[in-house]
Amino acid sequence: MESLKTTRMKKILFFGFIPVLLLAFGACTMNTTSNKNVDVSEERIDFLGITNKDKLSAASKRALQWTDQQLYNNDWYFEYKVYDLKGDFAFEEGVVRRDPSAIIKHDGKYYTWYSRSTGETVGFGGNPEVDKVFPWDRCDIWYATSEDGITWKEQGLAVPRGEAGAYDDRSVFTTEIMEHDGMYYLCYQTVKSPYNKRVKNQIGLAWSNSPDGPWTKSQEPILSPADNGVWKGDDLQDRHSVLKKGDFDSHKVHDPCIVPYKGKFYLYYKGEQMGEAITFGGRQIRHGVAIADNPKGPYLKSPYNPISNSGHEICVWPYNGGIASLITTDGPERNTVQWAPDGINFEIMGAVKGAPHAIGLNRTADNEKEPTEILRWGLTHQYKTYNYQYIRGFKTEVRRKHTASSDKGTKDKKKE
Ligand code: AAL
Repeated sequence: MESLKTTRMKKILFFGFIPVLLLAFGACTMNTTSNKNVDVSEERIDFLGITNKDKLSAASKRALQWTDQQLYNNDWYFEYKVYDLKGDFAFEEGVVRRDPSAIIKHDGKYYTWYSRSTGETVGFGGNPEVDKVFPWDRCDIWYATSEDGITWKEQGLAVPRGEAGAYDDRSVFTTEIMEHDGMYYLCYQTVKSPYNKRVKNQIGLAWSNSPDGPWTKSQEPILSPADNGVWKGDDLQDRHSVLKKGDFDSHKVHDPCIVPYKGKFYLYYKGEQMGEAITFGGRQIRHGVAIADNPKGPYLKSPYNPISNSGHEICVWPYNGGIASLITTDGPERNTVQWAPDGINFEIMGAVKGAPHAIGLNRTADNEKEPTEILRWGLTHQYKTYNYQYIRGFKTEVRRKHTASSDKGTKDKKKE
């Protein structure tokens, strides 16, 4: 028997398709005074508060295309709060701890991995031999454990930078953990010295049969930027001048996250393009996916890339046979939760007011319980200053009703 959820999702896909049809059809037949192509019940018109169904504004037409689930259930909407953690995750002057991985549980303890470095950020004008150009420069990957998710104990180094000359000799950072078949995999960003504004960023992988290591590193990157962009001139500190921009990921492949999916391994990542521009949605940041038969690769970029025209750090989880994705920070679709039945073709399911940055998801959650159940609590990072970031906690709740303080006042009075 088909589950209620599957029926609902089918409905969403069906209704999700309507806007496409409407756009194609509507382009020739619709005008602002006609809604011939929109089949609308009185209930929907009433719910949306539309004054005159024969005089639909462009906004009303778009609203009429929302699915029942988007309109009435609000299943993909949440609000969030962030809070300080204790132990070694309390803020420490002089130390950068940022971009926490997902949380996994092993032998009754939560584990997370993160970028760690010390010292202030000087920028590109400093001494290239010793200074840090970004807070995530000259990082190594460290890890910490916790009994309760609140008090964390730093356990030490997991994956160090490579030796001089290696593809990861300058920094290894922004890592994600994947547990599969008794093995642990950390994927992460890498930079090779010298760190200039045109340097390409790649993705590395390390594996172990224990979350406590030791970790074996891949000799070569598992993913690299597209090589079809062309810089203009040879100023290594000018990342904006290009003769050709190339693919969405021609400059950097970032924020990797590997998800076992449909018997394969989907490596989701953020792409940065050479000659990055500001478009109508802000920075040109998009997401892509590369797929492999084995956790260690080879990872082949999907020909459908980019799979999102918006977003920043990757935050993806399996849900109802597909993949859900929280899109934040950049692009016209930022602050939306999206879902793809095939892990590639994402549709907007809901919009949120905002979301924590650089989320470390709680992979121990029952992510099938509700679309955003995996976001009920987890890790995030915060800039205390530009030099130093620290790891904090967040929690979310689904909001289906708006309660103002005046509502609360009325309720209390009634009680008296
Ligand atoms: C983050 C991530 C990547 C970038 C930097 C550190 O938000 O997108 O990790 O390189 O900022």
